[in-house]
Amino acid sequence: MSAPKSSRSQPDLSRRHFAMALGAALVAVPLAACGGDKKQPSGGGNGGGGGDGAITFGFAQVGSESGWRTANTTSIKDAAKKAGITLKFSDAQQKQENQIAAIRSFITQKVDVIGFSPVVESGWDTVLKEARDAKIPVILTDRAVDSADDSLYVTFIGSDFVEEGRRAGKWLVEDTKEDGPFNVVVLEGTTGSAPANDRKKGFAEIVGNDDRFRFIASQTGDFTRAKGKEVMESFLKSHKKIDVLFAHNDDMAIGAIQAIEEAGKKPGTDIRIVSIDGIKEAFQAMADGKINVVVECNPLIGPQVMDLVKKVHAGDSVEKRVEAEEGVFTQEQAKDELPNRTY
Ligand code: GZL
Repeated sequence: MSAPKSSRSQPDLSRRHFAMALGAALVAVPLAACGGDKKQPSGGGNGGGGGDGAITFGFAQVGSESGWRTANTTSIKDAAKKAGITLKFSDAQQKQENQIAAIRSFITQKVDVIGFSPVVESGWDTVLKEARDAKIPVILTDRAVDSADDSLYVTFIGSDFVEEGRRAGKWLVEDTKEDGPFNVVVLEGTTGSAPANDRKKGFAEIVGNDDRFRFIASQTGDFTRAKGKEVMESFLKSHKKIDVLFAHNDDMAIGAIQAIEEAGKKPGTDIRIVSIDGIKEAFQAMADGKINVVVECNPLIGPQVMDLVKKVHAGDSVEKRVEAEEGVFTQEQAKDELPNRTY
């Protein structure tokens, strides 16, 4: 698929396809980290009771909070089936305690490999040490942890959220030819989560250096449509002049659109909307002129996750960090790109 043609002097558009670009650190991970010998199958699992010799993979998902998450879950489940991997799946309903309980259950069931997308960055060392003691290797997907001990997990596969924030900021700085000042409100993702922390950081790196922009309000919408609408309603009530909304994901942006229209304003015109993810509904909103730009964050990592599960279980070395290539899409590209969107 050719890289999207941009109609503006956009930030350098990387090709939109989900080839696995090797991340910054290409570190072969000796199996010792997984507690197994070089060529012995890693992990303490005995196939997790599957009994048929298939690899058993325990996966603790964040929840089902957004269109992105739904697509990510579908990708994981479909890929496990295709790969002949027995998947034990849990939905933590965005609660860390549920994810920790699920990981402990996977340890008790002696699965071969554990994977999870940490709902927040902190608080994982204890349970990850329990997995290491049980000689079960752990793969981080989508979101990272802030543990100082990176031997607690074998690899991370996902996106560079700081770069996603920078791309959102670069579009805004380049799109606003006027002098300003521009009042900016932010709908943040889940408090303490890697995407919320890092998208905020990347956006501020770019927009914070341009004194035309004033951050007048920033609050979590927890990545959900309902909360995004509720918080945007409060922003509109407290601030007469809002020029820009930066939403950390499309679902909150779509919720905010409802609030903006109910307040009698035109989303995408009265208030520029910059969003991240790239779900189909966001492309439709761009085609309708209600969202101005979407920075892609690709959820379809299932096949790559299963490749990693097989490699880790076989005792092969894997990259410590594997990142996705993603693009930036503007209104001009939305109509053409819509048919290509699968989630
Ligand atoms: C990003 C992912 C975020 C999405 C949200 O990789 O963790 O969580 O941006 C989702 O839509 O809820």
